[in-house]
Amino acid sequence: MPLTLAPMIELSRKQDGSQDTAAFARDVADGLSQQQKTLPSRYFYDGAGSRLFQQIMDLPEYYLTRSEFEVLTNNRQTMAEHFAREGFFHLIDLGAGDALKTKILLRELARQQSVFDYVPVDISGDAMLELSSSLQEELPEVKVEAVVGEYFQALEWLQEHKAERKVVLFLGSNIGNFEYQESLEFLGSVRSYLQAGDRLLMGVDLRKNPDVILNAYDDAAGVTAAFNLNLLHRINRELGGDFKVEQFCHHAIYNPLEGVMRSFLVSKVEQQVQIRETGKTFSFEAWEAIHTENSHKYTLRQVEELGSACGFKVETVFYDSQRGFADVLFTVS
Ligand code: AVJ
Repeated sequence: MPLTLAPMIELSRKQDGSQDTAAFARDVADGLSQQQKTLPSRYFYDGAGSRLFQQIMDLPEYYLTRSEFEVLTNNRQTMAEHFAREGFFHLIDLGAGDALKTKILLRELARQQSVFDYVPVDISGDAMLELSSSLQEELPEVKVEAVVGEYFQALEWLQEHKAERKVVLFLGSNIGNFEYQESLEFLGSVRSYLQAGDRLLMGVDLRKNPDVILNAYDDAAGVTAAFNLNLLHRINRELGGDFKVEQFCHHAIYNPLEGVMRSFLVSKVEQQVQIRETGKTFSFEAWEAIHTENSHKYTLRQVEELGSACGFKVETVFYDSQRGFADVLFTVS
């Protein structure tokens, strides 16, 4: 019997994808025209990039996913009870991906017979299709409304449902990709669409041995390098770029003073790259870098401050056994 997909809305896309391409071309042109070249990390996640990120989550060095899996598994009952305390709620999952971790909570909520619906939001349309159909099969009692789009589209969704009860999930240390100022603005916006009784569960990677952090973003098998370099392949595929990808290498550094992991693509030679959709040619000097990603690592004090600056107060902090990762449950203050 053919699978019927759960209702799915695509807020961000024109039918022909031309709007996406134009925005991508503009962001790439802007980033590569800077004095210090940069590309936004949200463009990592095309089909190939999402598959590479799946592989990253299985790497021995990439502890983040396993740690959070442990936190959610060990605390699922308490978390689900907190969520469902005031009756019906929308469970909004920002950057849901394959939702392997969220499924721990979904199963528990279903077991407790909580009344809720599930709203995963992700920029990968492929991922949202797969998730909708896998949930249909695995948890047919859960009502799913997937949203394909960027975070600002998630904010629009929150705004449209302002009066209804909501629990927002922001797992996986996705917050870490923001600059501190951006994270304040983003959480502040989320907060403005919540009200008393609503909650935010946010996953944060905590400060730890810098070697452990560095290895997680520079694995021995080279999967993270491939993930980073896929951004150039994607520009070639979607924007008619002529990057010779083998002439770039992945480089990652961790600054323990700031608690920021930074990733780069470094040009090994002096070269020029033409990108048709931008109508431009970009010059690289030998060993010139493109900054592609930040991943912030937090102290608990910082997380509390971040929350309180945005109108949230900590209800409970759930740690993994190593205390290297935390899922922080906030209520609105
Ligand atoms: C999905 C943003 C949490 O920053 O750890 C993994 C992405 N980049 N390896 C992270 C990522 C390189 C990841 N987040």
